[in-house]
Amino acid sequence: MSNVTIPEGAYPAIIGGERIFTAQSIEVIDPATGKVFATVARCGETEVDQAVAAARKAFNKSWRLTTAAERARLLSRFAQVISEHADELAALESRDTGKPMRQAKIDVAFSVRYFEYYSHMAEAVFGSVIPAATDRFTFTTREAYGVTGHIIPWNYPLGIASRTLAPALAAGNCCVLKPAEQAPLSSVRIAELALVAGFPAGVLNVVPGLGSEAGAALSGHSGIDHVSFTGSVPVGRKIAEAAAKNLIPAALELGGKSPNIVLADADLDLATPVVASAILQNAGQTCSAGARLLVHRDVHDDLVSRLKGIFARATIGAGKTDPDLGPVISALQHQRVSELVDIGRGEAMLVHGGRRPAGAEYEEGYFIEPTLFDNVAPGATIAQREIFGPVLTVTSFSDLDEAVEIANGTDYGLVTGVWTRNIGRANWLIRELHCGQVMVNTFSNGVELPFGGRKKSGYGVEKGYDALLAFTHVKGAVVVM
Ligand code: TAP
Repeated sequence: MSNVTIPEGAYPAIIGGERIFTAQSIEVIDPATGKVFATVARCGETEVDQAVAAARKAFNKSWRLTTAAERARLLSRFAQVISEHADELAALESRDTGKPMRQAKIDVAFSVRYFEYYSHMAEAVFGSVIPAATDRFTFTTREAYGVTGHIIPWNYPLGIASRTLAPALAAGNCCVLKPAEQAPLSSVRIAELALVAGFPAGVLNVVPGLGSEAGAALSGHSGIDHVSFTGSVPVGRKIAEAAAKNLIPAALELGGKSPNIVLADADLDLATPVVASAILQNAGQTCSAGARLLVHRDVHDDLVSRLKGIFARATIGAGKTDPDLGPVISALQHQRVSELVDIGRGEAMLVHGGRRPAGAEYEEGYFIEPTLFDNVAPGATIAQREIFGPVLTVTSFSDLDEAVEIANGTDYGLVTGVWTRNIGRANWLIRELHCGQVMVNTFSNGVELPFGGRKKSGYGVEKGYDALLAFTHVKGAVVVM
């Protein structure tokens, strides 16, 4: 990697293996200070056209012809190169997003794991020989789409880029990635590291820019064969419309309002810290954040008092100081969260937080105290809208039917945590919950388990073997000799 140098403070697009600086650039802000610390290329239609053309050329000339074993080796090497740059990437990610350093390190470890996992999986993409009614040789193969577009948000830039790129590359696609304007730097950096790892030029292209410019140009481009999007519901709808116009498949991951359901028989010592971190991690800016706590009334008071203690003790600061909670990403996000907290004050009982923390060190950055609302009615705005900040709502229930009705009673359906010692109740809940993933006595999921939403949380699948197959077409063949 020593031969790759990044110009101080100015980050390019990566197109066809070249660093491209655009006439205009975007200022990148440190969320802990509100100050500009870097700039990044501002790609528009021209650069997106170039990136899609570079990806198509790489696909036709080289990537399409590689064997699965060669792709596996490259992905594995890529994982190794990312790992060798773990400290640098974590520092960059923490600065760019404001997230605590230990979280940024976990994100880098996940990135490595995604590329490792899909390096193993690359050789597991195959079709079937199908018994047919006639005496003919009938079989399927799986083929890459070709050029895939990837539009990602700012909350886990490295993690989400890796989650979507690794299966796409392993399946044999060439990719064009549009990172969020607020946190684009790790995407640029890993595209450089992909070249160091030996990926041919054009296999992975990165076009930083605004959503309305680079994002719209990429999602509406007639030269892409598949689009993956992670972000908000309104933009997800635009992506789906653009994909429909071009008649290409889209995978949409649009966030949620995920519950943790704590039954009366739960182990509260186990549940409490996880319920807290499910909403405080990344300052609540996680698509699968455990934003709603549904708790059986018999253990309600005990659990809320334990959570209040954790929220009150949580440290807040710039990512580099490794606090429990960093700032949220931007002034706009701070305003969005604060407005919803204000709505919450009129809807429920504020138990803790709700303000910008006091102190000179918090005045410039986008800090919000960990916030806990109790007695939240299931239909309250704060129990229905995705807040995407460190705000937990608590609602109690009396029986399992009521818990399921509340859990399923939002527009979203991404993940659910269930806390119980009773396997029968756990299995019943797994069946009844309208969401893509259920976690029992944990709130973490690895890269191996398929992940995807129901309802307004989107469609399509990420992670696991299913995500790999989702980046392929199935082709049927019948042969008579
Ligand atoms: P979005 O606007 O949805 O941004 C996500 C990505 O889409 C970014 O790369 C964005 O680019 C791009 N984009 C924006 N407009 C586009 C368009 N017309 N065509 C193509 N791409 C476009 O999210 P946000 O405004 O940053 O956050 C708003 C809310 O979305 C949050 O409060 C939260 O509720 C939700 N959100 C969910 C997730 C997940 S993981 N599901 C992640 C982030 C936010 P630019 O950023 O460069 O404009």
